[in-house]
Amino acid sequence: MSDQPMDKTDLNADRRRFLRGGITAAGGLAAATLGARTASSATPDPLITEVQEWNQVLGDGVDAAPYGVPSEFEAHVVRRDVAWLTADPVSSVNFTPLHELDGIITPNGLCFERHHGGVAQISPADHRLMIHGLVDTPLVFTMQDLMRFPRENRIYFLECAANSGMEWRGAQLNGCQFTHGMVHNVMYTGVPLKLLLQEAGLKPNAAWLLPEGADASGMTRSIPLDKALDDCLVAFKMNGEALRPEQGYPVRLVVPGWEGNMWVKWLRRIEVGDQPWHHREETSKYTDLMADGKARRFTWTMDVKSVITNPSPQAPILHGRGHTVLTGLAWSGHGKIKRVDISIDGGRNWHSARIDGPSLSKSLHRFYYEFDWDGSELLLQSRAMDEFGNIQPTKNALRAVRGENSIYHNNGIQTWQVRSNGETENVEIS
Ligand SMILES: Nc1nc2c(c(=O)[nH]1)N[C@H]1C(S)=C(S)[C@@H](COP(=O)(O)O)O[C@H]1N2
Ligand SMILES: [Mo]
Repeated sequence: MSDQPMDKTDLNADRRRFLRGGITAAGGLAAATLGARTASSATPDPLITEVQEWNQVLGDGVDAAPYGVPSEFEAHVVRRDVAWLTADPVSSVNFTPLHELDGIITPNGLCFERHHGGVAQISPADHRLMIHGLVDTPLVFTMQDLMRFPRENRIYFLECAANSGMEWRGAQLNGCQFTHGMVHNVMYTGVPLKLLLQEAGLKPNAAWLLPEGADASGMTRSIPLDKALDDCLVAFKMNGEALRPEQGYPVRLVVPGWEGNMWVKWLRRIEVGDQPWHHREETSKYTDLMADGKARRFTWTMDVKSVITNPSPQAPILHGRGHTVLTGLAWSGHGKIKRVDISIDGGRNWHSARIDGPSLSKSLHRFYYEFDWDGSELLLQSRAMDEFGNIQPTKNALRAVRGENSIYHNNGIQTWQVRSNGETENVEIS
C-alpha cells in the first residue's frame, strides 16, 4: 500500500478490483478447511464491495461515554433471572451469561447476584469494619485504614452452593446460564484477613469467626479460623475497579474455593469466638438434606465441576457441519484443574480438552475441544479432574450417595443434546 492517505471510496474501488480479478487469497487452503468463504467466490459480497454507512459518518467523540458500555449489538448479553424461582426479586438470584463469555474473567456487570435483602448502597466514607470478640484489642477500621495494609491480587471463582440445584431430579432449565450461571470469576484486590486479625491480636482460644454484612439481611456465617488465616481476603476491588454495589461495595469477604454464602458482602463486623454460631437458616439452608432425612453440615468446599458453555441450549450450532469449536469452564474449590475430558457421544468415548489461559488455584479454567461435526446427533459431556485427583461424578453417582432431596453441591456431569439441525437441549441420559 502507498503511504499516501487514501479516502474510503478509493479503498472500496480497490477491493472491488481485487474481487473481480479473482485473486485467490494466500492461505486459501486453510480457510477452506475451516469452512470460511474464499475471496474469489462467484457472487461478490456487498459488505465487501459497497461503501457502508459506518465507513462514511464520523463516530462518537471521546466525551460520549465517560464510563464505557458494551456495543449495542451485545445488548442480549445480560444477567437473567428465572421469575418462578423466588417469590421476590429482593431476596433472589440472577445468572451469569456463561454462553456469551470466553477466557476466564467474568466482566463486572455480568457477575451473577445473590442477595437476601437487596443491594445496600453504602458510602465508603460512612462504612466501618469492626473486629471484636476473642481479641486483645477490639478494632474499628475505616476504608482508609484498610488501604494502609499490604494488598494482594488473586483470581478466584465464587459459586453459590445452590448452583445447578434445580437439576438434582432431572434436566430442568434450558441453558447453561440457568443451570450453571451462579458462578463468577474475578480478580480481587484486598488485604489478607490474617493481617487484620493479627492487628487485633487473637486470644489463644480463638477458633471461629462470624462475619456480618451491613445490608438489610445482616447476613452472618460461621467460618473456622484456619481458613481465615490461610487465604481469605477483605477485598475492595474487582477486576481492577471498585466492587460493584451488587457485589458488596465498598468491601466484601473473599473465601476462596468455599461456597458463596460465606463470602459476606458489605462486610461490617467480624466477631471472633471459640465455637460456631447457630444460624437461623441452619435447619433448612446451606445444609445438604440426605435421603435418610439427615443433613450434611459444613460442606464448605465447592467440588470439582465443569460445563460446556458452547454449544449449549442458548448457543446452538448455527454453522452446519464441519469444523466446530466446543468450549467450556472447569473449576475446583480444592485447587487447580489438571484435566478436562470431553465426550460427544454421551460418555462412551472421551477425548482430552485443551486448557488455555491461566491455570490458577480455585479459579475458573477455560477449555476447548475442536472437532469436525458430521451433522449427526451429539450428546456432549465434560468431565473435570483437579490436581488432587478429584473427578467430577455423573449425576447418578452423586444421587447414589446423596439421594434426591438435596439442593446444594450438585457437581454432576451435564449433558447437552445437539440435534442434526444444531439445536441444543438440556437432557439427562442414564
Ligand atoms: N451481606 C450479604 N452477603 C452475602 C449475601 C447476602 O445476601 N448478604 N448472599 C450470599 C450468597 S448466598 C452468595 S451465593 C454470594 C453471592 O455473591 P455475588 O452476589 O457477588 O454473586 O454472596 C453471599 N454474601
Ligand atoms: Mo448462595
